[in-house]
Amino acid sequence: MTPPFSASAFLGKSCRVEFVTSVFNTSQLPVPDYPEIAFAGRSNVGKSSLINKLINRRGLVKVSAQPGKTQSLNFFLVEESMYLVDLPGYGFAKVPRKVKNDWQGLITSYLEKRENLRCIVVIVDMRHNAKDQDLELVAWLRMMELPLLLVYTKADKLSGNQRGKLAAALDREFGATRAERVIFSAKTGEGMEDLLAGLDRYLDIS
Ligand SMILES: Nc1nc2c(ncn2[C@@H]2O[C@H](COP(=O)(O)OP(=O)(O)OP(=O)(O)O)[C@@H](O)[C@H]2O)c(=O)[nH]1
Ligand SMILES: [Mg+2]
Repeated sequence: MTPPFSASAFLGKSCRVEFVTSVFNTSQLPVPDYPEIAFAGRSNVGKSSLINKLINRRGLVKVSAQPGKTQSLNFFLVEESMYLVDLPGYGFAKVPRKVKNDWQGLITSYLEKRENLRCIVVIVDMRHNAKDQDLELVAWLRMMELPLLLVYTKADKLSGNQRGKLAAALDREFGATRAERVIFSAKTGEGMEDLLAGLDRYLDIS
């Protein structure tokens, strides 16, 4: 049996992390022996940066100014207790359609079937409106009754006043309550406590 623990016991501070594997095909998925959190969002939104912040490492997860950097499901094992999964970004126009369809198929079947998946963190750049693919993903996760946490990231790029306005607009677009979303910055670490509290709601098994 998995011992009781919470996300905030390990994440957001120094923790032991190892890169486990890159998955291009569902047959390559690691054995689902630990609780798992997956991170989804458009290309270049800051998924990998957010994971690096959570595990307190600068470069373990590859970050790039060029969209489409993460092209496989990348599994990181934290404290031999939970998996964090960096998903490939969607909405990157330059990727050929064939590759795009393959990704979508892989991500969909992963999200549908992964039995140890506790939460899908959907990340959006809070400077912009929700895009169709964000809204579609959130609607689909709700339809599938999969646990979801929204993160509005890159908050450091906005003033306090803009933040409130833009967060309220995104809340309306997603139909999200304040409890369902977190305002975050991977640059400053702002919002980390809220993010950990959000994850704990899904991970606390004590
Ligand atoms: N100012 C600021 N920049 C950020 C933040 N998060 C990410 N970035 C920058 O945004 C760019 C993309 O970040 P990534 O973490 O690689 O984004 P990603 O979503 O993993 O991208 P793909 O793997 O291509 O889908 C990089 O230049 C990051 O430095 C943030 O909170 N604040
Ligand atoms: Mg990435």
